[in-house]
Amino acid sequence: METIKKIAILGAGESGTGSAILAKKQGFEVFVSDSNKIKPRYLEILEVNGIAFEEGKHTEKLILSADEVIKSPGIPESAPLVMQIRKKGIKIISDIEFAARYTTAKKICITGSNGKTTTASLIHHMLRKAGMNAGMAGNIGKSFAYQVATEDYDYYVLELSSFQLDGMYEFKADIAILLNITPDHLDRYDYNLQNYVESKFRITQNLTEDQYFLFCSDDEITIKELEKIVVKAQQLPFAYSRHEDDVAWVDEDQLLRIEFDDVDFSMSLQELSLKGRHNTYNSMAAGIAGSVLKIRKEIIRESLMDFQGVEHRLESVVKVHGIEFINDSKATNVNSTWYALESMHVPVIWIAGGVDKGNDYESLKELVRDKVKVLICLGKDNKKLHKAFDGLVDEIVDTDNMKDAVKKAYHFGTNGDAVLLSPCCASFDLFENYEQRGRFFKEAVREL
Ligand code: UMA
Ligand code: ADP
Repeated sequence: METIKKIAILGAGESGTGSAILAKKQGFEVFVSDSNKIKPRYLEILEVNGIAFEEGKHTEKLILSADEVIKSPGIPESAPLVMQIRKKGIKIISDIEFAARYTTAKKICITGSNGKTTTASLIHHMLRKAGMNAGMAGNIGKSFAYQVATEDYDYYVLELSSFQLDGMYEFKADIAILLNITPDHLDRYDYNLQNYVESKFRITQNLTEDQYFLFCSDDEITIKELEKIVVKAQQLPFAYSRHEDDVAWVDEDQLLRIEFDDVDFSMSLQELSLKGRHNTYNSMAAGIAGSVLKIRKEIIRESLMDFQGVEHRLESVVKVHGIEFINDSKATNVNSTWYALESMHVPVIWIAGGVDKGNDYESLKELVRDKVKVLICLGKDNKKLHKAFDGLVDEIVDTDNMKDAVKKAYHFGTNGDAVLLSPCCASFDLFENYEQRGRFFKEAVREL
């Protein structure tokens, strides 16, 4: 491998500053460039560590003289500077590709359109419970590069976004998990689903017979792609109803089963801490990963039972006069809301809306007709929700702030109902991000 002397880093966010610290530690000459004002906490990191940087601009001369560029996954390929770097033939990689060069830890990698954070957190919980020295990084928490520079883990659970995978070339997972593929982020993929699919499948690149590939064989897009390509890793598919090769499945809607090699595991769905069909998939993936790592059955079982879940994902907040309030603010696309509604077994007062990313609500209609008694639209522009659901739901009301939405939901609720915030949309019209939307929901509920 050529020796790289100069590294330019584009974007001084979580990935960029982490990469800068690791690059400096590895003895490279580092230059960080951010086209906007750098956030104070990252500015401080750069200054304390004596790392050269600029903000409010990208100075081409300084960047184009680098041997390699580490690009924040948040910066699109279409950015003019990125195109120039490519034209000059300079390699552009992601923080994950860079950091993986400097750790020998085993990497359990999770991607998919939905469920990454939940599954990564669940697997991390399992590894920690098993006493393994494991960190969690990627599209979550402190950057992988920062942790490689400052920690000494034997295992990493890595949540990988398609943007990160796009900048990965030599990276090799030990256990690769692809949960599902449904259209998302298509603006970054020329509105071509196949480009997005290929990005997700980069998680399988470089795998050989010694690694494992876990995927959901109920996922049509995944299966279709697998018919076209060769994945050399040992394949461990999972599904709700068993197909021939599946190693995990659900028996008669009651029992989660895992069976392969000398592994034979079963557990009642009732015992799983994470409810809903989507979470059963996540639990299966985690259970298979734990089995591959030879974690004891009892530990796998306990972990799947006592995992606390992740904030803003079907998070049960509180019951007020018998009405349960559930925060699923992270549901920013149709598929995740489909699973939220599917998991409900009581009448639902559904709070939805926000920035619609080109949603097609057709797949939700049957669930909405069966389960939703009132739809509270929460967005600046609720026209599309009305168009899709007027006539299907007895009552549809409009709101443009969380307090009002929660109050109205409460007004319509009766003992035994659930109020579900599962917006199906991004949050940027009324909130900073989905976390703030979820927090405001919880605050408003507690004020009732
Ligand atoms: N910028 C430039 N030039 C440009 C455009 C942007 O310098 O042309 C700068 C911005 O001013 C900003 C920085 O680049 O300071 C990008 O910051 P960021 O916060 O968008 O990105 P990172 O800090 O690199 O964070 C990324 C992931 N963000 C995205 O992919 C958008 C983080 O995932 C991830 O945790 C972090 O790397 C880990 O190292 C967050 C995310 O939102 C959670 N991910 C998306 C998602 O989950 O949907 C994919
Ligand atoms: P990601 O990190 O991929 O965005 P999260 O675990 O944060 O996934 O969950 C995002 C949303 O998707 C939440 O609303 C959650 O309830 C839902 N979800 C979780 N797992 C799955 C899954 N396997 N399939 C579909 N939706 C899911």
